[in-house]
Amino acid sequence: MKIEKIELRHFNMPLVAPFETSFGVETEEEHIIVRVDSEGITGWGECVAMASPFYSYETTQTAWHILRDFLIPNVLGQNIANVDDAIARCARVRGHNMAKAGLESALWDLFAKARGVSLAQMLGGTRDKIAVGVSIGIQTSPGKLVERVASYLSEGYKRIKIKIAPGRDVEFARAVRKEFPNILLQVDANSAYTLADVDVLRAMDDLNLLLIEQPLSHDDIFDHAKLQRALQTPICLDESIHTVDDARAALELNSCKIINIKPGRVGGFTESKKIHDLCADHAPRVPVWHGGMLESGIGRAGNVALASLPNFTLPGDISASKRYFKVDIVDPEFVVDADGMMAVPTKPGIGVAVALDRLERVTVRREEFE
Ligand code: NPG
Repeated sequence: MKIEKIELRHFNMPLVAPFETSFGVETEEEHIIVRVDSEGITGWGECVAMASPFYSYETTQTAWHILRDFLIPNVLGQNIANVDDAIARCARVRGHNMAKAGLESALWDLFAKARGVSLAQMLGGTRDKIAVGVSIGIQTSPGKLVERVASYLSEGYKRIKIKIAPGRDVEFARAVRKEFPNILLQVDANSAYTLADVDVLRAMDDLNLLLIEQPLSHDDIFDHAKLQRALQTPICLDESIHTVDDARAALELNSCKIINIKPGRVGGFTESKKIHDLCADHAPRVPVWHGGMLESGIGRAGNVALASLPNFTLPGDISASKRYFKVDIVDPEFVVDADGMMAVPTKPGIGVAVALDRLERVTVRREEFE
């Protein structure tokens, strides 16, 4: 398909409630929406780089620069045979996975629409609805956290993830477990600990957690192997896994037993599928689940499609639109049913319509390339 036009939009939407992690507090979400036009068809994608480089080195500003100066020129005005062709043209750019994934996801949507199939179908999805969970930011007290958990459980969510940080960990997780002995519960440290904290992390072994996510450094694979040997709770890696080769290294070293897949972190759906397949084919099978970056409905649609693949056997950080925003920028918005399930869109491409007027209202910067 000949790529005739590409548009970038930096949006800023307030979150319905502040979201605190071990690396900071988010009160609004800033991402880049990528729009690709070709032969009368429009593809939409979302680049999940955030305003500050606290989760990843990428930011909305660096991603804009990489997209405008190094990625878009490889495909604009060109005849692109398929998504792999576009990826090959951009392969010289090292890293900047979120920028790459923003463009790649718009192309997946474009090619799926051109073929008249849903993105889930094109990616190899096998489910028409997916099990979803909710990720709860750090609260001021264990009691407040228990209240938040109760409220999300009443909305249907069947899996709860709580953020932890040194000093706000075991006591918080224990309070939730005590109140809800049987729920699927996991914790996320976002790299806030070191090997010296092994006793604190081991203290969570009796809480029957699904997993503990990214306890050690954001770029470590080696020390996580040492930690996993000291813990019964499965370690899940997030920040450390940028490629299928990272995933292979982590599995060979036994650094984790579960992997969180975020297309933005690994450069797109194509690399996500490779990691999914590697984990599915591993003996024993390594479960994967879909992470979240507080996406708008555009990115969320892609996440839901990817999470419909067979080895996504744990509920993802994919919640209803209203958990994040007062109004989303897609129609229909994403909802969770009483069983904690979310429907996978079946219409062509991402399967939801972009609400152009609402997108326009939250756009803070826009540039068109022809
Ligand atoms: O539901 O999208 C969501 C949020 C899931 O907890 C979540 N994301 O480290 O995985 C993470 C975390 C995050 C939050 C990452 C903010 C980056 C910024």
